[in-house]
Amino acid sequence: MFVAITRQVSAALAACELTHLERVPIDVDRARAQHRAYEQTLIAAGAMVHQLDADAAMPDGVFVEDTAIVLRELAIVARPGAESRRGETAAVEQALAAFRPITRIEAPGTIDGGDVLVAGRRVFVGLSTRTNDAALAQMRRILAPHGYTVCAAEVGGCLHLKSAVTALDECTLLIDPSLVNPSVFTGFACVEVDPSDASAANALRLPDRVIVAAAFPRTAARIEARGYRVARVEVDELAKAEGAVTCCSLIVDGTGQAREEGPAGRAGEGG
Ligand code: CIR
Repeated sequence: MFVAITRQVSAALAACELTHLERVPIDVDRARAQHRAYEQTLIAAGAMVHQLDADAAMPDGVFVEDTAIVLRELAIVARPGAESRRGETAAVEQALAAFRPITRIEAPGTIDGGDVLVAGRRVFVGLSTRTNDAALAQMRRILAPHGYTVCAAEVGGCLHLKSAVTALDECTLLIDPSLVNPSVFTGFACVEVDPSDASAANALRLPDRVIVAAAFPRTAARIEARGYRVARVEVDELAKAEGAVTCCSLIVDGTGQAREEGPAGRAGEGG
């Protein structure tokens, strides 16, 4: 059992931030249906989904990953690179405080959780249009006492570091070598995305399976061939807002570590 924090799709999703995609019409009802199915997939994998309410003033609120970095020892509340997204952190911080001590990235640092890849005791921070050196320095300062090594990785050609590389387990990465230099990730086994699957490197690792967007069947097959159980989800409507599978949840492992009264989450509900 683990907790997954999610946030409902905002009625204003179509006004989302966009960096690499052209704006196209978004069917909010369809995005909501896909988001509900995503939550059901989390529940099937053993998650207790703690769903936050949508806010019409927060078009990108569904992409909760960007608002915090959750580690076993603490949670770091982000200071998102897009000003329009800074209001998203308050409700997430409140939810996370039930499970982890909280630390915050402070100005002038900016960081999106999508730029932070944690694999074992190694943390990679993508330097992107959203995440800057000041936040990298704060991450180092916050994490060193907990025994994490923090490395920088340059991000170009995609929104976040985790658009280019995600962890399948503590020692294995799923990577798109056309988007990030693999030499940064020394010591890791790497599974490359199928070159015919554009933007397929974003997979969500859960305790007993990996969630992959259904749009990437060849990459999913590669992951399965390496022995992982794969769950496929349709997220193409959310992808129009430049979202992918990691960005729609914050995974909080070890619910035994809930603090005080524990979660206000709704076990088994998908929203
Ligand atoms: C944004 O540009 O901030 C949103 N439209 C998409 C955020 C996706 N987040 C993620 O991949 N971690």
